[in-house]
Amino acid sequence: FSPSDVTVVFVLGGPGAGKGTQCARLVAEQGFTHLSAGDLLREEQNRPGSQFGQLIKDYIKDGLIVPMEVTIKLLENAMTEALRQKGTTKGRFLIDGFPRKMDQAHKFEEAVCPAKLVLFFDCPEKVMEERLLERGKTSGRTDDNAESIRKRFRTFVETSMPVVNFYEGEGKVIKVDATPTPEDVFKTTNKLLTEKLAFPR
Ligand code: UP5
Ligand code: MG
Repeated sequence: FSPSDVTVVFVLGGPGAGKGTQCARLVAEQGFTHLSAGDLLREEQNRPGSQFGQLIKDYIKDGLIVPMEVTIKLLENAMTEALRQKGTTKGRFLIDGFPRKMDQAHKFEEAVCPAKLVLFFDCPEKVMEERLLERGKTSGRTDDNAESIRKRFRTFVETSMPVVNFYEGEGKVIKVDATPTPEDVFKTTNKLLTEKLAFPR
C-alpha cells in the first residue's frame, strides 16, 4: 500500500489498557477501519482448516507473540479486504495491538505500509489487571486469567515497550493516560490525533 493512499496508525498499550475500546470510538468518530491483530489471530484460530489454529492457541494462552509471518499476512489480507469492500484504494487504518516486537515493526513498514503515527495508551499494571480480571468473568478469552495476565505483562514490558520507545525517538508517538473514564480518554485521544493528523510536525 502506498502511504499517499493509506494512513496507518499503530495503537499500542499494555494488555487491558483500552486499545479496543478507544479504537471502536475512533471508528465511529473519524471513519477509521479498526483491525485488531489479536482479534484477527483469534478468528484465524477458530477458522476450520487453519494450519495455524493450535499454534495461535498455545501462544495466546502463554501471552507469547505469534510468529510475525502469520500476523502480518492476516493484517495485510484484512486491509485489502476492507478497501475492496469500500471500493477504493484510499483508507485510514487503526492497527490495534501490533507491532509487539521490533522486527515486526520493521517488517510491516517494509512489506506493507509505513506507519504515520503511534497511539500509546499508558496504564499501570494494577489498573490493567483489575480490568482484565473483571472482563475475564464473561469474556471467554483463554488469556483473561491471573496466570496468563502475568505472562502478558511480562511480554509487554520486555518485548513490546521497546517498540513504543523506538517510535518515541522518531517523534511519532501520541501518549495518552489511559486511567480516566473511557469517555475522557477518548476526548483526549480524539483531540490529539486530529491535531497530529492535520499538522504532522
Ligand atoms: N476498559 C477499557 N477502557 C477502560 C477505562 N478507561 N476505564 C475502565 N475500564 C476500561 O479493555 C479491556 C477491559 O477494560 C474491557 O473490559 C473494557 O471495558 C475495560 P480493551 O479495550 O479490551 O483493552 P485492550 O487494550 O484492547 O486489551 P486486550 O486484552 O485486547 O489487550 P492485549 O494486548 O492483551 O490483547 P490482544 O488481543 O491485542 O492480544 C492478545 C494476544 O494475541 C497477545 O497476548 C499475543 O499472544 C497475541 N498477539 C500476537 O501474537 N501478535 C500480535 O500482533 C497481536 C496479538
Ligand atoms: Mg484488544
